[in-house]
Amino acid sequence: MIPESVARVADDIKAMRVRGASRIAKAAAEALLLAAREYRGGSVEDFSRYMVSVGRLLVSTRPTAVSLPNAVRYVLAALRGGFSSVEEARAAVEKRCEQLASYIDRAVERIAEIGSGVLRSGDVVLTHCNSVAAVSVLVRAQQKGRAVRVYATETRPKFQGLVTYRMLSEAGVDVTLIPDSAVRSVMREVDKVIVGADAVAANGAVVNKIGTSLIALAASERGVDFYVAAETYKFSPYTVVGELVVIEERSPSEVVEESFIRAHPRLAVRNPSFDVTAPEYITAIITEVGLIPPTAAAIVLEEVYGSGPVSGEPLLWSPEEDAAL
Ligand code: RI2
Repeated sequence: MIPESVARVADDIKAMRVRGASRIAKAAAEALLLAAREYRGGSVEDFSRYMVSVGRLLVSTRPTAVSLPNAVRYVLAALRGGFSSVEEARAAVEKRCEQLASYIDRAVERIAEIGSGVLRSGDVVLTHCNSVAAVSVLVRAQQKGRAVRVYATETRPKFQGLVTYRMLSEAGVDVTLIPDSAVRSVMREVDKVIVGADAVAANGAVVNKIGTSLIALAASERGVDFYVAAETYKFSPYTVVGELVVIEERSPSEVVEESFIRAHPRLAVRNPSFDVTAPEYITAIITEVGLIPPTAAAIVLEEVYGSGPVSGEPLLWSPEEDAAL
């Protein structure tokens, strides 16, 4: 039985009350920690099976941000040690949850430091949606006395740009909100684009909030540098073996009012949440391990994930699968 507190976190991720690739990864780690702490009784095998079912529930909430399965896999890998009691297994899970949360904080901190190095005082920077990693770069530049001026897209249909506006203005950054459709018009004033990522594929393609690839086109047209701020846990080991990143399609009710949908029963609406920007449009990816060209994504994947999923490791480990190996 999955505890109610854990199911609530899963629901928050699904409904986007918790959103943003790194926040989702952190929330998943917190949910796994909660689940481990709330487990009562049973054998080590039962505990492992229970934790895997919690992991599966979390991974099923949103399909695109690869930080989610990467976080769950990282935590559940703790269960591969041989344990003599549930207490021992629980402690191993707790340790990994804490390690992951602290890694996420340190990675964002490094990205802020490395990314702020590409900005010059007075730069006009355009950003899209709300990315903690991208915002951290902009705020760090400001703190270092290299004040930039930012255009933040409102980001329909969920308006995450308003969150970006709030975060930047609270940090004292000069930020102007624009409708998504104004991107090409303002691009003539823009020196650099910095966005976040939900997934980075082995070929260096970046999956990010819908509209990102149009921004990349507009930037390319004017020769504007296009940077992506992405921690290595957003790199998708599954793409190494040819898996495609699933693009989440969300409810039409995020695009138009329910009443409009009811009044127009034949209305067709598409609401893809993400799109893919090809590596040719990306100047560099700002990661916690350095500023890398998108073509180096496969090297990062090899270094971070080794031969894990590449050699056919299941997406989500389960005790049964382990026994079958
Ligand atoms: P950080 C968000 O997705 C945006 O696409 C953003 O660029 C990306 O996650 C990364 O965000 P959504 O959850 O991890 O709003 O940098 O659909 O915060």
